[in-house]
Amino acid sequence: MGHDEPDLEVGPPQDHAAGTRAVAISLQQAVKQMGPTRTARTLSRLNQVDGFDCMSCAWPDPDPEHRHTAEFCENGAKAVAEEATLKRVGPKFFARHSIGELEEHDEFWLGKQGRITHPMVKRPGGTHYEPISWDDAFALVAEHLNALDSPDEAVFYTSGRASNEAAFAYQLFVRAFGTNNLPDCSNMCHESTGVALGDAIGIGKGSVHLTDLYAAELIVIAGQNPGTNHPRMLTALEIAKKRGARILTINPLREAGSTNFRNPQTPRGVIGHGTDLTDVHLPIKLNGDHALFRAIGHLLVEWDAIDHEFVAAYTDGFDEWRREVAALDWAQVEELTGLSRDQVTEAARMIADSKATVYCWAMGLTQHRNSVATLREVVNVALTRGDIGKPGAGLCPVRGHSNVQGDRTMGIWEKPPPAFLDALAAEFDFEPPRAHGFDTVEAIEALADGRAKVFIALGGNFVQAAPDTLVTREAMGRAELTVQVSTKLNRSHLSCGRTALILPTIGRTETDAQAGGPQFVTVEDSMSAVHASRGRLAPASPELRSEVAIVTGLAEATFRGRDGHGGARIDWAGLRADYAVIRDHITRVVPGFEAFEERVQTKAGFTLPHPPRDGRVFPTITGKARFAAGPLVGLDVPDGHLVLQTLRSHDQFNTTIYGLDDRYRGIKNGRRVVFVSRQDIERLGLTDGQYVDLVATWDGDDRERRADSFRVVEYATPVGSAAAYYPETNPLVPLGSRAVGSNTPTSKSVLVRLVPRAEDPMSN
Ligand SMILES: Nc1nc2c(c(=O)[nH]1)N[C@H]1C(S)=C(S)[C@@H](COP(=O)(O)OP(=O)(O)OC[C@H]3O[C@@H](n4cnc5c(=O)[nH]c(N)nc54)[C@H](O)[C@@H]3O)O[C@H]1N2
Ligand SMILES: Nc1nc2c(c(=O)[nH]1)N[C@H]1C(S)=C(S)[C@@H](COP(=O)(O)OP(=O)(O)OC[C@H]3O[C@@H](n4cnc5c(=O)[nH]c(N)nc54)[C@H](O)[C@@H]3O)O[C@H]1N2
Ligand SMILES: [Mo]
Repeated sequence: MGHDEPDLEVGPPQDHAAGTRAVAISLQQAVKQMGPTRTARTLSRLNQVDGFDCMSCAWPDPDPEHRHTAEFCENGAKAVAEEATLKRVGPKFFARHSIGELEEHDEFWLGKQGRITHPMVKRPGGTHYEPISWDDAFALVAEHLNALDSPDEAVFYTSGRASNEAAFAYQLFVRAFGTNNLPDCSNMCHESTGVALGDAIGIGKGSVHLTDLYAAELIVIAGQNPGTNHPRMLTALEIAKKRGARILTINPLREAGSTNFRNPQTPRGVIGHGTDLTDVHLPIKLNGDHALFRAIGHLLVEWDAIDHEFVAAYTDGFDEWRREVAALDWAQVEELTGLSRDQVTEAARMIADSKATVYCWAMGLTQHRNSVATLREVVNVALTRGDIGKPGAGLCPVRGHSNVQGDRTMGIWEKPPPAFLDALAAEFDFEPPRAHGFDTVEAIEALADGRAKVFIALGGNFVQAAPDTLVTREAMGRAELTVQVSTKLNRSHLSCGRTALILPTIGRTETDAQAGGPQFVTVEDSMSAVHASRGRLAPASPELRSEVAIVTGLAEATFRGRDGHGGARIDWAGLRADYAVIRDHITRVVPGFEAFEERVQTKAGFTLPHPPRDGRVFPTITGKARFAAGPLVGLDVPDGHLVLQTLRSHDQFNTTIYGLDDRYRGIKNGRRVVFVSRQDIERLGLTDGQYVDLVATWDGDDRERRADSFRVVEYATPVGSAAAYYPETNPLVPLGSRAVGSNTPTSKSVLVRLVPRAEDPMSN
């Protein structure tokens, strides 16, 4: 793969997000890929009541009365354009390009080739993908699955874009087959949130409605970059600010989107200065949040800024926690956070002075070794203030993929709760497996050592999204069969098993016609609201099948001729013909979905129950919300090393690269940059603009992990904390380095050295 980026330009970062420039850029990109008519048709349907759900993030839609005619953001428009592109990757493309040749291209190029139009197969030893019929493809998968010694030798991954209906049918197939090997992208994403909240409040989901943000006195945004990754959140923050809310931002970087918002849908946003969002910004060192929230807890106790009634009535563990935070070591806090005692005190004051605080977070808090402990500390602070189950307050983990939360609700989980399996058993009359399955990193380990032989993915780009790219690619190469249900070409089609299948599917923007007539699907957003999504465009190719059709087709082929098997008794064709049949099953298997079909047909859909939010009921093992106390553990950073976070640019969706500009951070025409503080550049004897290789340090094994040729960019980031883009840096993230309790790869705290390159790559 070529690494040269001769046109890379570096300028100053921006101090505001969106504005009319964002609209212009999104329209430009959309028209380029879709043409003007298609652009108008799709963008006008985005997030409208009778339209489709935007696949760009899980931020909720405002209620129907408050929606703008164009309820989209720049990055939502890019996501739509990427899917609704007019370019096609068909059998001729695959005949022209060998897999080896495609391997030479980067993710950006692969994604830009267009939508995959036909099912394709790579046979053992083959150099090219060739067309295959759907029936033959299904039979091939069935043959491999049925030849395994145990169902646990197969792994079934899900990326969080799959609809509720597809996810439910998929987990049903997998459990009827006989395994809980259902890893998903959540394992790399908000798993730490799920674990921490599950233990602390009894449910792994956020406790706010969108209206709570509007009503908050204070909004804390920690480890999240809403201007890029959840741009529609800026509209909610703007409303909150207008109503007098304050915003506390905790982030190593001063992200443009959290600083000032020029809402392109208001006159003020178009011609005025826009709305200043952040009141106080804490430029925290990477991984300093556990210490920060511990210190905030300490001050709240010292000031007696405690909601004693709430603590007495609804929580346990308070006294032990109070003893732990009383013994705070300020020198340690300053060391771990890189913040002064005054800065920490100012933040604690904001929380103490607020009667209703919403706490938002994303990957900056979930992808560290101590992430579960950090999130328990955030919850401790919220409990101290009684900030759960009251208007304007609550916990707000901001999810990534548009239906990642819904997929989990539907049973995409390697550790399914027994009650879910009981309900599944009763509904479908088979005995689901009870042993826990592999999560993402365990799946890679199992593929690497041969315990797993078949890998099937419902969406996503596993090879490129997973940590330790080289290790993951080797593991995947050992598989007997890999199957990717995909819309577009990506690395996971190339780093594949001995036999490999690409099964092309329709996307959110497209119509879905089945034997029972036109279908819609449903999704659940970050705030547990469930609603329908209907595509309007003709599918990219007549050969495409829906995810539900593919999953049920795989199931039929797998259970064919196995009379008496639980899976053979399920009416897969019935599920496929009419998704209302799937939703009917869901009403009896998943709590909160009573009268699913009627309620989801209403304009705004419905919101799932959340006992802590709805009535301060905490379904934990003690029946109370739980304080957690534990030691503060920092990262051990060897001399000459930096802590590297791997993050998203403004021009990508995970491994899909829209373009090469990170406008808000001043980067143009390139991605191989590493952001480093001026002090570190001087201390390490480097210069701004120089090229370095990134070499990771990890004492778990003796593999060399490196990513070559990054341009050093001087940037306002705390001393010792560096940043570079995902997925180019995934080869550096050790598979063995993961969060305690959630097993999430530590993508935001990678220990690296910056090694100057012998020769300048520009000169060759
Ligand atoms: N356009 C677009 N939208 C997306 C995505 C996308 O790629 N593109 N991805 C989707 C997905 S799957 C997800 S999970 C979300 C991701 O949404 P984010 O979590 O916002 O994504 P990241 O780019 O990983 O940004 C992490 C942020 O946390 C900060 N941070 C890093 N480490 C720390 C730390 O130790 N402490 C603190 N306090 N802050 C830290 C970083 O500086 C950065 O601002 O977005 C979703 N939406
Ligand atoms: N270093 C590092 N690694 C990370 C992260 C990080 O911050 N740093 N973030 C992690 C996070 S938060 C996440 S969520 C994961 C993301 O991991 P994944 O979800 O596996 O990856 P994506 O890049 O979102 O998947 C993109 C692919 O999905 C397919 N696709 C798109 N739309 C559809 C559809 O409608 N149906 C189907 N079947 N396929 C579709 C396309 O073929 C596309 O190539 O990555 C994780 N990896
Ligand atoms: Mo994510």
